Amino acid sequence: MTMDPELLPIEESAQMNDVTTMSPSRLREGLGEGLSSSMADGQALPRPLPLAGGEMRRDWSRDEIRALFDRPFMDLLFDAQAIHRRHHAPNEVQLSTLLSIKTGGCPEDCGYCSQSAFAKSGLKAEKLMNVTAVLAAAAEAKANGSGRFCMGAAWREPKARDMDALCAMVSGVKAMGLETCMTLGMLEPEQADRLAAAGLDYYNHNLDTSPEHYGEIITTRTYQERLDTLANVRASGMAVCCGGIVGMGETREDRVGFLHALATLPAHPESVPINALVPVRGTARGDSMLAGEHERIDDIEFVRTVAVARILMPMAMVRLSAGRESMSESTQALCFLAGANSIFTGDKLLTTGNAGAGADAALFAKLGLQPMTSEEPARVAAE
Ligand code: SAM
Ligand code: DTB
Ligand code: SF4
Repeated sequence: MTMDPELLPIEESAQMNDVTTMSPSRLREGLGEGLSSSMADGQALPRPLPLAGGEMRRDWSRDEIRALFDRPFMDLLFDAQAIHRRHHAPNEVQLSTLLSIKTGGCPEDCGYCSQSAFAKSGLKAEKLMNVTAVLAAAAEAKANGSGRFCMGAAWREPKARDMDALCAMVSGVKAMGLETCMTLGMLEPEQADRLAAAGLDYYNHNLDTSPEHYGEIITTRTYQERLDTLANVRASGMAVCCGGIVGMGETREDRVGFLHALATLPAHPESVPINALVPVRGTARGDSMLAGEHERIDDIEFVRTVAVARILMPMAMVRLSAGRESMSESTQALCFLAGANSIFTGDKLLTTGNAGAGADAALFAKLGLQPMTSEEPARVAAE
């Protein structure tokens, strides 16, 4: 008897649809699932597509995630791409622009960050930018084709005196027809509510690494405090952007633990940035990488991390974030194949370099990629 997977207990349902146990012929059918003739032409898809039962799980075990990482690379990529195509337009990549609205002098001790007051990166601390200057930068980002504008501040948390200006930035950027995102450190419930009311679509706050590796990287803010901020953001109705960094000298098991922490949150983040450490001289992690105490993340391992993120969180936008500047075109192409569908454009991230619009346009042309015009599935499903 064939049972509707939606009616099965989650474990059995997962098995029926688990791409890791599917026969190749079922996988091939899966690849075609949801394909319309317009999709074949690279057009936008109606969304959300029906979920294959069992894909949207929040009960992943570390053993299962470890087993995904251990799979033959071709099988892992094939399955990640199959899942990707069920929920996302395969040839569209979302473009976001970052702006550092408050640079440097941060009281936190994140070991990777140029903006920490503990780092000797030589970065000059600046005040919060004024609203007019932020809106001018947003207008330029829009003219350059960005759909989302992300504003970042080097703070432990925003102060009460900054909230009016932050809300004015959000509503001004939103009025330009851009999606809005901010990353300002920890948020109290009332702050999250105010930003949401001003029109903030996304809040970025990363878990960064596994719970057990976290203490090696940051001591001034706990994992639990990060989870609390994520809960406050979620409760305010904003979409959650939450990911982390690889290539900080962590083990494969830490990458398993990091993705496990994300995929077992009360709801999957709508956006998952995967950053590769940009080694900044004067930071603890940058210096240890530059001194050869740990290697830069292996390209294939980075692609595996993206693929596992896509399989665990099918509807999320998986963002290929920091570190793209030093990635080959082929590695970036593999990341897109593995399910990454969002990047930061422009020649600067917050304080470090980025691939730049020219390089991105050339890569998109070579790969036949288009800037994203379709809606994000997790956002649509949430509304
Ligand atoms: N101050 C805010 C906070 O940390 O909550 C927001 C800004 S912070 C720069 C945002 C994220 O950028 C960090 O959580 C980290 O994942 C990433 N990041 C910072 N420096 C990086 C580096 N050198 N290489 C790669 N990613 C980095
Ligand atoms: C995220 O996870 N990556 C972006 C965004 N969130 C704000 C920031 C990357 C910063 C890279 C280091 C820098 O430019 O300072
Ligand atoms: Fe501050 Fe954010 Fe950098 Fe940590 S990552 S030092 S909180 S700006």
